[in-house]
Amino acid sequence: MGKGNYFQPEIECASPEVIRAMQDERLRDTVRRVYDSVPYYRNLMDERGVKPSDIGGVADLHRLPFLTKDDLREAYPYGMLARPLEDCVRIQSTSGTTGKRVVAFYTQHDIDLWDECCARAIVAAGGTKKDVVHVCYGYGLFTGGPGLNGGSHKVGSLTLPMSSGNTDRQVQFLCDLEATILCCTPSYAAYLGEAVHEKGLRDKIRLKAGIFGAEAWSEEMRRDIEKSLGIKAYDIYGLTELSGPGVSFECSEQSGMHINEDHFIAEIIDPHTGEVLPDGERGELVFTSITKEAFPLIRYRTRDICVLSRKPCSCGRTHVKMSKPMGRSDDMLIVKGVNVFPSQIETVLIRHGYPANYQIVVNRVKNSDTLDVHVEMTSEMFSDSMGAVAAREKELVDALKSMLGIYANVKLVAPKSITRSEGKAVRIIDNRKLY
Ligand code: DLL
Repeated sequence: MGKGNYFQPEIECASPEVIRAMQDERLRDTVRRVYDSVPYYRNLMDERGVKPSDIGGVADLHRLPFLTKDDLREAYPYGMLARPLEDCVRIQSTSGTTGKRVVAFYTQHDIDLWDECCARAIVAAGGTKKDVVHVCYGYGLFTGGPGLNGGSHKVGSLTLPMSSGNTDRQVQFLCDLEATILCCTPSYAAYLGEAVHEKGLRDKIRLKAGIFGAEAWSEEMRRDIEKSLGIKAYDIYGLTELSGPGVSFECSEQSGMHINEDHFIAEIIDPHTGEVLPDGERGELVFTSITKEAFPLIRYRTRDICVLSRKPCSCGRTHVKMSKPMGRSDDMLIVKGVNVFPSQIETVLIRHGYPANYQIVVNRVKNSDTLDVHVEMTSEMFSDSMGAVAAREKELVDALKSMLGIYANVKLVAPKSITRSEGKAVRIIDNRKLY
C-alpha cells in the first residue's frame, strides 16, 4: 500500500453479494478471534449462550450481544485488547473525564486500514496526489488530525499537519501554500471562511473541497461554507472507538455517507428495544468492525440516530449510505467538535460545592458553537460581594476548561432562579438547529 489513487472500485463498487460474502467471512473470523482472546467478550457471549460456531455470517449477527461505551469504560484500559500489547503501536482517545474516557488501540495494520478509509474519503472529495491537503482537525489523542493526515499520505497529497488553533497562521498557510483541500470541523471551516474575508484574502484561496465532520452540521451550513470558501463541502463520519474518521464519507452526490462495508457492518436498531430495523427506518446506528486487530468491536452502539439507504448512487459506489446523524439516543452534546456529557459539568459543579441546579445552554452564533453554564448559588454564596462572585465564576470556567477541554461561559445566578420542571429537570437547552 503505497502512494496512489485510493479509489478502490473492486471493493467500493463491488456487488452487494460480493460484499456480503466478504463480510460473512470476516465476521466469522472476528467473532472467533475475540472469543478466544478477549475474556470480556467471551463472558458476554457465554452469558447469551452464543458460541463462535453459531455465527455463520451477517444473518446471525443479531444473536450476538451489544457492546456499549459503558462496557469499554468497564474494561478500561486494557480489557478489550484482542492482541498482545507488544503488537500495538498507537492509542487514540475520546475527550472526556477519566471516567468517560475511552481508549482505542491500533496495530500497524489497523493504522494502515484506517488511513485507507480516510484516503477513500479524500479521493471521493476529488483528492489526488497533486493536491495540497490542509488538515486543521486537532492532532494528539483526538482522531481527526491523525486520521485525515494518514489518509492524505496514502493518496500521496502534500499534507499540511496544521492541527487546530492559531487562525492567523492557518489563513497564511492556506494562502501561501495554495491548499486545495481543507479538513477540519464544519464550525472551524465557517470561522476560517470569515477570517479569510475579513482579511480581504478571498482571492488568494485556491481551495476546491473541504472534508468536514466530527459534529453535526446542517445543509444550510454546508451552503454557507461552500459559498464563503468557494468549495464543495463533503461530510465525513466516524468515532474513536471504531478507529476515527473515515467509517463513512460523502461522495460527489453529497447525499449521505458511504460506509466502508469491507471494514464495518452497519445495523440500525430501535434504541429502546434493541430490535433490528430494516433499511430506510430511522434508529440507532450499530457497528461491527471486521478487520481491526487490536480493538475489534462487535455490535457497538454508537448512540447516533440515522437512516441507512441502499439506493444506487450516481458515483458508482455500492456501499450502503448512512444519513447525516439526526440526533443521539443519549445526552451527549458535541460542542465545537468536542464530546460533552452533562454529567461531566455536574461533577465539576458538585466538586466546587454547588447544588445540582444548573442549565447548559448551547447556541450556534455565526456557525460557531457557544457553551453557557448557568449555575445557582447557595444562599450563603449569594450574599458574597460582586468581586467574590466574579472570582467564583472564573474558578468554574477554569475547572470546566480542564474537564472538557473547551471554554464554557459560566454565569452564577440567584438561588431558585432556574425554572423548576415538574418532570425531568431541563438541564440542556440546545438552540442549534442541527438535526
Ligand atoms: O469525531 C471522529 C471524527 C473526526 C469524525 C473527524 C469525523 C471527522 P469522536 O470524538 O469519538 O470521534 O466522536 C464521535 O461524533 O458518535 C457522532 O456523534 C459525532 N460525529 C462524528 N462525525 C460526525 C458527522 C470523531 N459527520 C461522535 N456528523 C459520533 C455528525 C458526527 N456527527
